[in-house]
Amino acid sequence: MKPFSIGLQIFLLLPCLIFGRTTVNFPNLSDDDGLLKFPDDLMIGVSTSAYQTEGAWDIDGKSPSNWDEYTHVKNFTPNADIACDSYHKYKEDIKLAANANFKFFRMSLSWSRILPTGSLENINYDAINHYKKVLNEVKKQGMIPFVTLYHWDHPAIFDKFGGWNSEKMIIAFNNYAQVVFKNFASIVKFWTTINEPIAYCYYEHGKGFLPPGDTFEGRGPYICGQNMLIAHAQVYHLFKKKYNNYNPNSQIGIVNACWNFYPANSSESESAVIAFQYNCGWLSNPIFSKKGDYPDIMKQRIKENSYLEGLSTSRLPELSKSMIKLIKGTSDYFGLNYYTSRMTNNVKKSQSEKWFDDSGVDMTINNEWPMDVAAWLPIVPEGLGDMLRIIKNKYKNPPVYILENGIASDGNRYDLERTKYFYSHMKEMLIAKNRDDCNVKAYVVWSLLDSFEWVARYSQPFGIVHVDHNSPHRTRTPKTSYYWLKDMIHQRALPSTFITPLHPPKIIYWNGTEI
Ligand code: GBH
Repeated sequence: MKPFSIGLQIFLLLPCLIFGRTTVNFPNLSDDDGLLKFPDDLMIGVSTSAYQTEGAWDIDGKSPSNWDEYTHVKNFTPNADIACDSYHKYKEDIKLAANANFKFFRMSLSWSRILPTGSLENINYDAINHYKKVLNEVKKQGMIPFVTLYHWDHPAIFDKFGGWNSEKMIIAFNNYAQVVFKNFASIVKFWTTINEPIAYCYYEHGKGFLPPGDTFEGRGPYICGQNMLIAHAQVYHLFKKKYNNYNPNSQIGIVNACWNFYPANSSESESAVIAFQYNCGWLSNPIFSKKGDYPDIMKQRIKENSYLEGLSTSRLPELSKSMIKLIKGTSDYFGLNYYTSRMTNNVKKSQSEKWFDDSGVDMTINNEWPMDVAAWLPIVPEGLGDMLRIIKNKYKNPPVYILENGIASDGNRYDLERTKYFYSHMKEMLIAKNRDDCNVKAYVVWSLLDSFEWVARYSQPFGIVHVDHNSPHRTRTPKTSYYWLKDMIHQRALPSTFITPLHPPKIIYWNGTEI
């Protein structure tokens, strides 16, 4: 029996709140109805993360991160010791992004570079200087840097005390954030504290798929989620109190991965609503809902399941009144990573494994949905539009930054599938914004480069730029989707139907200057 195999569910889970659950039938669109124009307040950007691209794993004072240690112990071949070598090739990357007309450049910082021992006594100024150069280069190339403090890599030493399963991590994160803000808050005005806490907690502490590789099923993901939530909230308040004025109109928030859910059976809609709460709602409710706290359904069902297992307390830790207060409202925007959706079914209440999945909801993939090469990623563009409408209705129409959206497609430079994916998702996003008044402020593509895809290594290339991982130069070559996005951003509108781009793309080899 797996008391917490819901993890998969949780993660795979998603939403559909009462209001937004129904699929909307779109009217016939034409170019001139304005729905497919990019309004002036919408920024289009591109995203990367430190561990997935930087390499230089032991250079200039960096200590091993949790991921370095894990990939070395597990003998990952290939690993991310060099990755895309962006530590050295950052100017090329930034120029590539700028030349595609992106306005936002999302990146994360390597904690183990900046605080190699995890302690404030050893600030690594080589790392600080490196990131100053990177951030200034982003601005010099006309883009706005959008910085994630934590995209899953931390000094390996923290795993000795249990990583995010320990409250010590909250203090460690505060220390790290303080150093980062002190040094970069005058350069950067858009911040994210933690990328996809639930994905990390589920895969790390639920399944042991990620470093340090220990499973702590049952309670682990919930404890990890709570520690991250509190760490996030404290860092939000730290920023507002001490660093908000370093830059006018600074913003700081968190980013959650939300998938959309559709009931498999037309006779009920509850399963999709519950799925939303276990996935998107789990850490969004405490921040964005009026009442704060975890969703009631999670509190009820996890407690009930814990008792069934003979435990005397719920595996979901409680948030005290003061914690609820501390956490509520701690995000200046709703950070959303959207990739995919699932169908949902209620599972009959029994002592069966599925019910013990904590949610009582099962998930499947609709076999009419086209599949990506990544097996977890059926392509469901309407899920993005529906999710935006749910967020609008459920959380009082907060500004939404879509901070990741993309597919792995294949390694081909003529990446028609990826280009179509962007078209269909951007179309949904524009309709949600222009027709339904969803307050979307940014759409950020995942990802600039074919990078290290965590446990999938390099087998799932998400880049709009191909990286030759067999070459010591890690040669970059823009794909068809890169040129397509460049054109769309320039035109600031999508055509009413997808126009297949010409094959092959203009450039075969990017040498860092010409494009
Ligand atoms: C994003 O997470 C990450 O933020 C980003 O770093 C990553 O590159 C991107 O996804 C693309 O993968 O193979 O069945 O074990 C999205 C959430 C969590 C989805 C891990 C895939 C592995 C599923 N991801 N999950 S499986």
